[in-house]
Amino acid sequence: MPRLSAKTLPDGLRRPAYDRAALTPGIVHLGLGAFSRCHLTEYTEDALEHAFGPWGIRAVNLRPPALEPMLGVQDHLFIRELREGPVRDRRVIGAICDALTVTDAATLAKALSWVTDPATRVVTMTVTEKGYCHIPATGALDLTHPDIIHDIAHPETPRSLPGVIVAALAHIRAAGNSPPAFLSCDNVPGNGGTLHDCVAALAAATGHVSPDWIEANVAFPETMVDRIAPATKPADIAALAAETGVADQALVIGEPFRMWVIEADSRLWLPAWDAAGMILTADVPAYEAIKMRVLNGMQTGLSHLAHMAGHVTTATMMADPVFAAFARRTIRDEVTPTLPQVRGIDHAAYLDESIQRLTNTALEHTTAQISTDGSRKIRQRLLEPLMAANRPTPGLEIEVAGWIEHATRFALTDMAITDPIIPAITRILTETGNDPARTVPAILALTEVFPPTLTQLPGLTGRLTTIVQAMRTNGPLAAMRAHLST
Ligand code: CS2
Repeated sequence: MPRLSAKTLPDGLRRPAYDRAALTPGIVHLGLGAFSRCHLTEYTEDALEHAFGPWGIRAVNLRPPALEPMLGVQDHLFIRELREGPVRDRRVIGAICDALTVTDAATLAKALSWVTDPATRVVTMTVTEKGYCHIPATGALDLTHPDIIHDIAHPETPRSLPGVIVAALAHIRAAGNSPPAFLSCDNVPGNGGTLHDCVAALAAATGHVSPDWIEANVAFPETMVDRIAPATKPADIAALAAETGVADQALVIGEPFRMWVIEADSRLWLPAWDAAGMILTADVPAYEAIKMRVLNGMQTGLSHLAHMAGHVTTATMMADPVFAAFARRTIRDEVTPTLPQVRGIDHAAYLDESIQRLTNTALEHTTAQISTDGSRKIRQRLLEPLMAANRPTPGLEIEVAGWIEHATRFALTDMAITDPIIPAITRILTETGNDPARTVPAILALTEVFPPTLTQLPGLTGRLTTIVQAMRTNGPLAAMRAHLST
């Protein structure tokens, strides 16, 4: 089966409507996964079609998977397919012009040369929550993280995302060039500020470039990104290949909905993403809170429970009336009162739309994928609305207890889920013997995940312990049903 490439593009597909041969790079993207292929790459494609300019994307993976065998052999072309019901909207994306995976000193040097190239105006990144090497409960750089320890000792050959940025900034400063903007596109709370703080803390620890220079010269805008784009499955690639006669190893599948909000900053020089609907505003935190507490809140709050209850995808989870009713009630009664107002967003309509999105049966977004790295997701998605609620939060407490019970189960058995918190949970289980009366308080004492303002809420530890005990005996559905019957 031939691979997708400029020569083998199947007929009948929407293709780049600009001259790809004239495309020159202006963006470096770090961490090219399904989400960024379906989101910022598509926005860039739209921008290039609207106002062609020097905005080709050079994609860098600091970790596997390797991009060269996936995209390099395809002339960096891939198909993005949007699915809803029976609709399949396919489009060939041409905005990526080069790709590289960092595996050794030579590839690292090349990646750094791309970031420091004066032609690079924006460095975007999707490296997942854990890629920032921050302490999730506080946002501060985790100086005990193995990659950070390495990068402090070897700042010229960094392994971490903050380390790569510090090394690049040191080169840019030495060359007297102006730095690009660094645009975090991950679901990290206050992603721009968190990135800035991690980079500045590492710069201070290495002495490689001064945090004051960074503060004065480098933009780290806040962003809110949104589109559901599950990891592509081999079966998706095989089905498309059977239909078109070409294999696209970089195929990405997503939902039609998309949204992108970026903090306005006079230093930014961006492609015409606004022509594709990107919003520039000073109010990113409000958009972020709404998205993370409602859409992401439901995904994370329900996925641990659903994964334990045997629901493989969010669509089957939402087809279960208990999950659907529990989701709506928790957001409506407990989370919505904590949401900021944003012009143009009606909270009730946003909830309806978010439930609709999670119900998309064509997507197959797995509860296992959402449950992965849950310890890096729950602060912004569950704990912050719980702390902001100022009222009883029985639904959110079931969701937090769901995370605790799920974390203990996956530490004890192989559930094909990864999370940096597993070693700490395993240690606790060894010490407490997996008795919720002792395990739950010990897990809540993990300050890297749970801020003290949360654990000091009156009665919370006792209530979470009771829910975990009940869940262990009767399962997650019983806990949700019991709440719904009140
Ligand atoms: C998901 C997100 O895996 C996850 O953590 O919750 O990737 C989610 O689908 C996106 O944030 C939607 O914009």
